[in-house]
Amino acid sequence: MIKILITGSNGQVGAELIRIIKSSIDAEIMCTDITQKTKETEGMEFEYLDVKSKELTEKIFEKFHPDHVYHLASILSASGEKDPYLAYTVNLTGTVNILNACVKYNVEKLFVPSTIGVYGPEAPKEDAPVRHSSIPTTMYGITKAAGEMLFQYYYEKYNLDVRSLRYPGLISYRVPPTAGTTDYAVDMIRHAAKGSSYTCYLGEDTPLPMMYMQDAMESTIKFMHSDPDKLSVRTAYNVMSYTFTPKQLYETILKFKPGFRVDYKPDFRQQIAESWPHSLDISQSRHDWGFNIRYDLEKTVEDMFSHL
Ligand code: AKB
Repeated sequence: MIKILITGSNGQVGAELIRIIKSSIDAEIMCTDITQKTKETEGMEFEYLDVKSKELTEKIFEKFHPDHVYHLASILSASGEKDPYLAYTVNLTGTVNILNACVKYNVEKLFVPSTIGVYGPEAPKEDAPVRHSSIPTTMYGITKAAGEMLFQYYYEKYNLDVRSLRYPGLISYRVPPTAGTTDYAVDMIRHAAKGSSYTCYLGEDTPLPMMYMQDAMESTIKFMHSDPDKLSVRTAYNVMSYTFTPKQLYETILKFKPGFRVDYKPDFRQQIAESWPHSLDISQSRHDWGFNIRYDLEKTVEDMFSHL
């Protein structure tokens, strides 16, 4: 049985990753976070872990000796702009602490999510390429872009099998996201499910790449089990399912919830969204490790409503 350590296990991705690991892999899982154990982590080993602390990080590795690590702890784009120093320390110091602990304790594989936030405004808006030279304009993007370079560095220097996917906005129903720019999509669907109207913090014509959580998690597990010799990218691969604007999402929701109302009051997150691409080039992911998806936007919205 392999031992899997998850950081940031209480977040939007953590809650889903735990489920897919439990249902598809014979593993002993150690969940860690800076917040209390939740119902998603009930019955599982759980430890407090602030990844900014090298000592605490090493203590957990020393105690658990994981084979695989999923390092999800991160400060996302919107929260990162409210507290850039916190984003810097969690996303960079925290990631370096995890990378070093993985080397020290001979971890076999490490997964760290990256993001569409690594692109800046001068990147191509459509089919943004895996390799790019654009400069991100958020602290989140800067730390994640630096993280991607560290993954390649640790792979080359220490032979650490570290793998990363650039997630787009993720749509899911278990743990509502609260700290990003793409969160409006989940918020809008949740409001429609409750029968209340919604005020969207992005303008109606703001396109962003998105993906349903089921596809994101299945892709992550597939990617983590793919042949290392076939992986030609050691920074981060692009993944996404579809592009939509708030208005297009609203129109899709109307098919299921006629009478739902949305108004638009863009805030500081508008500028962040406008700095990101509308779509990513996913051809290398398809070629190297067989990336594919099951949910289009309509199927996503339908499935969300069936769970909310
Ligand atoms: C965010 O909006 O910050 C995240 C992301 C796209 O990485 N969901």
